[in-house]
Amino acid sequence: MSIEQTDATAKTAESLPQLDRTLQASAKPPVRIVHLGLGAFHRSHQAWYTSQASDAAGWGIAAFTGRRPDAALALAEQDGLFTLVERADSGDSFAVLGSIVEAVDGANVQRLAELVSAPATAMVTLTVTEAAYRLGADGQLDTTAPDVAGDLALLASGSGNPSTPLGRLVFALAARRAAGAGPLAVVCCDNLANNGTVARNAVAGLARAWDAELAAWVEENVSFVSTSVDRITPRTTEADIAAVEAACGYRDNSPVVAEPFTNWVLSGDFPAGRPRWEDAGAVFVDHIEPYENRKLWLLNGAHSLLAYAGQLRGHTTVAQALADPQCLTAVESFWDEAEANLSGAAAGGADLQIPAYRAALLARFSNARIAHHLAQIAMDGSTKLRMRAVPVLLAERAQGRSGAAAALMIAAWIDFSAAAETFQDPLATEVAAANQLEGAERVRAVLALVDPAVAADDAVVELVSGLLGTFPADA
Ligand code: CS2
Repeated sequence: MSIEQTDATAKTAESLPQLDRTLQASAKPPVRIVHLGLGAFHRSHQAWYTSQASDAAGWGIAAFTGRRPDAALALAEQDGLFTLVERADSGDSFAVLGSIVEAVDGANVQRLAELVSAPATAMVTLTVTEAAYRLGADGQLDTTAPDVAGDLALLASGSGNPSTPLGRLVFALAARRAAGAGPLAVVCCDNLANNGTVARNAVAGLARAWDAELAAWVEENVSFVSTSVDRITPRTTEADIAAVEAACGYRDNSPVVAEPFTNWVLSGDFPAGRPRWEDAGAVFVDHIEPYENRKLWLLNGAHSLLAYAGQLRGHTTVAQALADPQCLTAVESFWDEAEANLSGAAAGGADLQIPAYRAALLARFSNARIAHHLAQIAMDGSTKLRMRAVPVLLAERAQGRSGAAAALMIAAWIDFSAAAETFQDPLATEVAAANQLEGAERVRAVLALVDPAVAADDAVVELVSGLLGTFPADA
């Protein structure tokens, strides 16, 4: 149901009703989807697609938070209902979504196991962040990562609840196996190349290290679906809450603001069924790689470049950074390199329409009404650059070209890592230690944290070293 902005009613905050439960006209859909990673993006994307499917009445989502319970608490108070604010250049439109029927604190692992082991549950969807999969440079689970090792010890002893999202999922899958509830799909919605395989390696790696029989069951019963997801969704602010109040005349403590554009490409099997997401424009393909690369390189790559270059130049949001000619030129050069590796054989027969995609990105990034903060994008760079910069750099060099624009993204990240007041990264301590070194030795040590093979190449170390300091702050 959508509510037009022009219906705004002027009421004082005290007299405002809470988000009206009667807006949920029909009965709640039954839980058939369990989601890990209840955040703004899940709500603007998978929850929106599910709410738009023609069979939405049969598909409810139970969504679990990650580290903190806050998002679940706020949403549970509204019975799972929330307002999606679609923020276009020309104005806002508002809709109340009802596809999330249960919002749960991620620490409630017993409830997770109960829901995952229910025969009606057809899939588990994931938005747990790129860094949460804990895969090493070899693409396999890093069982020495302290939180992974901690979860494995807990699982083995049977004496406590796992604390990582993947540890919790494996615990819940063991419950499904014990219940004989049959096959299901795990649908990865994180911004990773081959994200279905990444999820498989993480889940199977944990299962193998815990219980060989569970690992065999996972192999036979869990279908790992790869997806490429897209919708720019900044963090919700107090101003957004006030905007909903002013336009809709009710108090929603958990609205989500997103751009009008949205895209979802999926590849894989759903052994226990799925909603008709195609009704909302989702696309099902046999080979997802070209679509993944287009999105990860062109959109996410440009985002990371703007996050580091833009902040070094004193900007706060994507739109501000893009309006800076130095940043725009860096983005266009990186896009040229990426585009050269997205056409021909790399497209695998897919019609990627790169010029139109690039033009659309410029328009999306320039939407100044969406305050997409560079600081939010800058987080977890060591993991993100592996997907966003390194593949383009390697592909360019394999063809005898320099890859300077991709290298510039890495150089800007290195400069940012040394200059930033807050540097949030799974390898923050290691990056800080490497930054104590000097010259080429320093660059090699930081690069090794992103990709050891890249760090071993003297020519790349020299290239990146020469690009440091490209984005000094304007005086
Ligand atoms: C961004 C993404 O924070 C980031 O790393 O690049 O969250 C981006 O906004 C989404 O992938 C857009 O679909």
